Amino acid sequence: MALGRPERASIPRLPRVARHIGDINLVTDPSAVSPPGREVRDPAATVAGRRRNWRTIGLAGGTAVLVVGVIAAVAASRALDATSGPPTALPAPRFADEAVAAGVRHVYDGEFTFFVGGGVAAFDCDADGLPDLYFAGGSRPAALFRNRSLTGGSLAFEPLADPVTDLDSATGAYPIDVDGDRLTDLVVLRVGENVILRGLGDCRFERANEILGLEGGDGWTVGFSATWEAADATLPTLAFGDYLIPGENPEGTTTCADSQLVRPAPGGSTYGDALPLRPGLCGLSMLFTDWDRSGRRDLRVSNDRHYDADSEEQLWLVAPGEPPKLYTRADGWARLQLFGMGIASQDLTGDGYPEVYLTSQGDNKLQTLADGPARPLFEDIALRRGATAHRPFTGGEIKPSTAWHPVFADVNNDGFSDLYVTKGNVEGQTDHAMKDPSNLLIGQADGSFVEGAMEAGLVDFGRSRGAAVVDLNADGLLDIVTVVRRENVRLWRNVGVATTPGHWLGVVLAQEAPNQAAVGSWVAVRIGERTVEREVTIGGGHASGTLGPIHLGLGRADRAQVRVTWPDGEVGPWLEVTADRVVRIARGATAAEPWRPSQSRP
Ligand SMILES: [Ca+2]
Ligand SMILES: [Ca+2]
Ligand SMILES: [Ca+2]
Ligand SMILES: [Ca+2]
Repeated sequence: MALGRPERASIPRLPRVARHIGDINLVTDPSAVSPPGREVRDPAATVAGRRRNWRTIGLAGGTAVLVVGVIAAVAASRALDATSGPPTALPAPRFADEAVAAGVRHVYDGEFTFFVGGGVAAFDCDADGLPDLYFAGGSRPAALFRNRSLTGGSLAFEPLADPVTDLDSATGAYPIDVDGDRLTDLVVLRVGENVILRGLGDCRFERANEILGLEGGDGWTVGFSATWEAADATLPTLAFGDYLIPGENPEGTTTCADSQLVRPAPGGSTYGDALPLRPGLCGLSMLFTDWDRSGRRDLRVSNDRHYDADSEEQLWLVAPGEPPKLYTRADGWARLQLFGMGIASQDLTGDGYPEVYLTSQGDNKLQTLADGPARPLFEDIALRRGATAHRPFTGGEIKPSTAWHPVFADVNNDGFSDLYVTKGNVEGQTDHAMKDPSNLLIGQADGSFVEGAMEAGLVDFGRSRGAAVVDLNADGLLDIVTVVRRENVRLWRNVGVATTPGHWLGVVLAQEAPNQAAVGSWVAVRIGERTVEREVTIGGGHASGTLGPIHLGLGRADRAQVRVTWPDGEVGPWLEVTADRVVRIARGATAAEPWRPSQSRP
């Protein structure tokens, strides 16, 4: 089939349907509030101004203050801007890799069993509000780094060596408060036994497999997700995605392993025996998500077809107290074979149901429900939206790409989600591109994506794997952490857009233990005439997870309204919030409050 290059003009308008959820109407036609064909760039931004801002990139120390000063000055000038009118998309922001200058030296390395994996966990382990970083190391030890960055300044980290955390054979890690004590714990995925590290505060941890009754197994684990299945669940249900069965001769291993579902023992504070998720089809990423807004979180598994001709994508129906059950053709689930590496999920169309981005080799997929929530039938809109990212956008190679970690995030705070997709050859696959730079797809007002990595200055030909998109220096601009096989990790500091920056908002949810971070909630945010929704999930990506404030770009809006649908379905009130800060919304509260990170101490 001849498929042309996606043209923005050819993107069909989405049906203009208002769907009633609770007491709000969600407008599903973004063009209804965002007329296409507008000038994207802010004409007020001069070339000179842009150069003044970017010239300081890469200079260390005090010049960082200058960058911040320029950004602050630009921010202050926004007071002169009109705050009404349709939202407009901003260009890509500039990024500068500060890993070495920040004191982060870490490499994910290893042979065959570590060709996949290469994860990072981003979360705050010392309650100072700055995300700390835990990197898997493959054949090298994993490593924890405490974030010492100054607010709005250059990045700074301190390595925290400890035999408890410096685990070998780790492929990835996900932060989650397993035991509900308000101290974030770590689930470390390994070739060998998976380990839960219980957070003790001040970035100290202890091994918790025994106290939790968790059998860590001996599999080759790369995927992970977690959900609190029932409102009274004492512990989260954990899903571990295993890839191949490790054999005596790892190079000859070609049999897909079963993945595992680990549920809490009835009424207890320990785990029961693992249930196999069979057939295992070489899963590399998994995500519990409420795809149909039924209130139940089902488990998506993205599988690599490389070793099994029968491999296909899977969706497990996971109902409390019942064995997990695969959705079938009769249910509407269609056969889709991918070299599945990673999952990202977010509602992009504004209908309240999440779209799903699946990375692969060649075309990546952007799935949307074809018939609404009645059945899990998805259609691919990646081509229409300009999000296939199927071959390198620069570097001169035309062979297909190999994509790994996808994440939706608004890196320029214009209110339109952007999409970061890491890329990199598996090792020596000559039928795929060797120079395969990661994508930074910038979301446009019409719902399409446009490549922005060159403009952003983050073209990188290293073999990228896991990633985290988080604000490392508390300036409201999302930074990018990328693990690169056999090379030092990258810490891309976001130094801002040259045009007037957008406003932003961070949201932290809190409810009673055990699920104190309210995983499974939906956060609705009214920004002017638009309403966007975010599902709070743990899992997906490629062997990498983040836990921290939910970050939203607000564009020109300097205030918004936020409403939380809690994991058990209870809908909270609309709360007024002011932009450019992190707010905490506690269940039952009648107002959002300023977030104090120390509140996460027990
Ligand atoms: Ca911290
Ligand atoms: Ca904990
Ligand atoms: Ca954006
Ligand atoms: Ca930042």
